[in-house]
Amino acid sequence: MPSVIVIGAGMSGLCMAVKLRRAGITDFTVLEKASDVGGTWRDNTYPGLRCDVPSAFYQYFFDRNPDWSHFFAAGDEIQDYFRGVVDRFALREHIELDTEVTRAEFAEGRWRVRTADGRTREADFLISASGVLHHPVVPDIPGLDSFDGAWFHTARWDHSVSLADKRVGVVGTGSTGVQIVSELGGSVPKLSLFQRTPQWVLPVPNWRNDRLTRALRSRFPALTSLEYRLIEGIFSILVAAVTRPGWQRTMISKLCELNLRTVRDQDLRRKLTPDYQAMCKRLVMSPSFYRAVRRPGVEVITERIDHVEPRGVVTTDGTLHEVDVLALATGFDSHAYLRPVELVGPTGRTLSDAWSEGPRAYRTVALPEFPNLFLLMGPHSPVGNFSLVPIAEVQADYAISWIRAWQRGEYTTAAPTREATDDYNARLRAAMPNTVWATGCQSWYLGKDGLPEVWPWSPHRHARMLRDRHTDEFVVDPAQEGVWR
Ligand code: NA7
Repeated sequence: MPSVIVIGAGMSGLCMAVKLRRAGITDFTVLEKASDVGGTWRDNTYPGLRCDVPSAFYQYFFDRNPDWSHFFAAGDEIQDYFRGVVDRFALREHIELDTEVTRAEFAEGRWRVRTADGRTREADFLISASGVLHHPVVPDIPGLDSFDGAWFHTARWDHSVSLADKRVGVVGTGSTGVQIVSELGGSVPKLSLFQRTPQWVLPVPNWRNDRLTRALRSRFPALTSLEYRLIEGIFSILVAAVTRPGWQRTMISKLCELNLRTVRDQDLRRKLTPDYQAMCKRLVMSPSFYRAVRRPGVEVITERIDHVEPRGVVTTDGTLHEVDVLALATGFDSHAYLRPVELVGPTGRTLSDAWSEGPRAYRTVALPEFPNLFLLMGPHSPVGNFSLVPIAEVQADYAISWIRAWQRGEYTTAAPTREATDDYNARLRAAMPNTVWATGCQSWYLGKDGLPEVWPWSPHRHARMLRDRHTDEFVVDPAQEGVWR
C-alpha cells in the first residue's frame, strides 16, 4: 500500500483526498497549516465575496450540490460545501490541521516531510495542493503603519471592525475590490475606491435559485450534471476568447464596452475606461459595480497613492482622502506556489534552484529531479477565467494513475525528464502570443519574464494531455541517484 502526503486542505487537496479514498488508498495524510479546511474560501471573508465562476460549475463533478442558493455562490456557502466534503467522504481522520510543512526532502526512495512542530513524516508520494492565490500582497505604501484607523488585506478581513458609521477606503480594482465596492457602496457613509488601473466588467446577472429549482435538482441529479456541462459549454466561449483572437474575443469585448456605456457621467466613465483589451487582466464579473460607484458617498479616485498618514490616504496631487478603515484589495503572489516550503530532490536540487527563472513544471503536474511528486494547480494550469475545480480533478486523476502503477509494481520512483519538460515549456511559450493575457497589460497571470504563466490552450486539451501518463517522458528507477539529472 503506497503512503501519500498531501500539502494543503483547500479545494484541490480535498479533491486529492477523495480521489485517494475512492482508489482504495487509505494510507494518506493531508497536512494543513491553518485550523480549518477550505483554503481560499477559509481565508477570504470580505463583504460581498462570491466566486466569479457559477456554482454549478465550481464544485466537484463527483459531489454536485443541488442546493446552491445563487448562480454565483457567496463565499461562506462555498466554504460550507468544502467543510461538507470532509464529512461526506469521511476525510476527517486523514486531515491534520495546524500542521505547517516547512521542508520536504526525497532521500532513499521516500519523501521526508518536516513540519513546523519539529516532526518528520515519511511517504512514498508527495502531493502539493498549496493553492495559487494564497499569499496576500501587502503593498509597500509609505506611512501605512502610521494610519490611525484599522487597515488589513482583504484576505485577512478584520470582522471586529464595524463599518456601519465608517468612511472606508478600498485599494485595488480586481475582482475583490469590485465585489467589496458593489456590496458596501451606499451602505457606508463614505467609500473611496483607490483605482490604479480600470477594469473591464462583464455584467453577468446573479439570480437566486428558487425552491422549485433546488427541489428538482435534488430529485433528478441528472439535472445538476446537465447544468454543469451546460455552463462548461458556455465557458468554452470565454476559453476561446482568452486563448486566441476571434469572434468570441470581439463579442465579449463589445459586451464589456456596452456595459461601460451604462455609466452616463462622462467624467466617471472616462475614469473607468481601460486602455487595454478586455480579458487581458482576469475579467471581472459584476452586474452591479457600475451602479455601486454612482451611489451617494462613493468616489473613484484615480490619482496615484503617494502615502498614508494617520487620518487617511494622500494622493500624488496632495489631496488627503480621510478614511477610518482601509481595505487592501491588492491581490496575491500567484508565483509562489508551494514556496516558502523548501523541496529538496535526491540530487540535492531545491525548488528555489529549479524555479530561479520562474515556476516551470512538466505538463502542469510534475517536476524533473523531484520524483514521486505531483502538483495540483501547478505552473501554467488552466486558471485563466475558468473553474479551477475540474482542473484539480484532472490533475488528481493523473497522480492517481501513477500511484496505481506503483501499486502494480511497475516502478518505485519516477520523475519527468528535463528534456521532455523543456520541450513542453517551449511549446507553451510559443503559444503565448495568441493569448489575450499577452496583449499588453499588467496582471497576476504574468511571470517575471513578462509571459503569461497560464495554460494557453483549452482546458479540454489539458484534460486530454493528462489522460496519458506519457511514461516514455519519465526517468524511472535509475540505477544511480545522479541519473535523475
Ligand atoms: P488582483 O486581481 O490581483 O487585483 C489587485 C488590485 O490591486 C489591482 O487593481 C491592482 O492594480 C491593485 N493594486 C495592487 N497594488 C497596488 C498599489 N500599490 N496601489 C494601488 N493599487 C494596487 O487581486 P484580487 O484579489 O482582486 O483578485 C484575485 C483573484 O481572485 C481574481 O482574479 C479572481 O480569480 C479571484 P493594477 O491592476 O495592478 O494596477
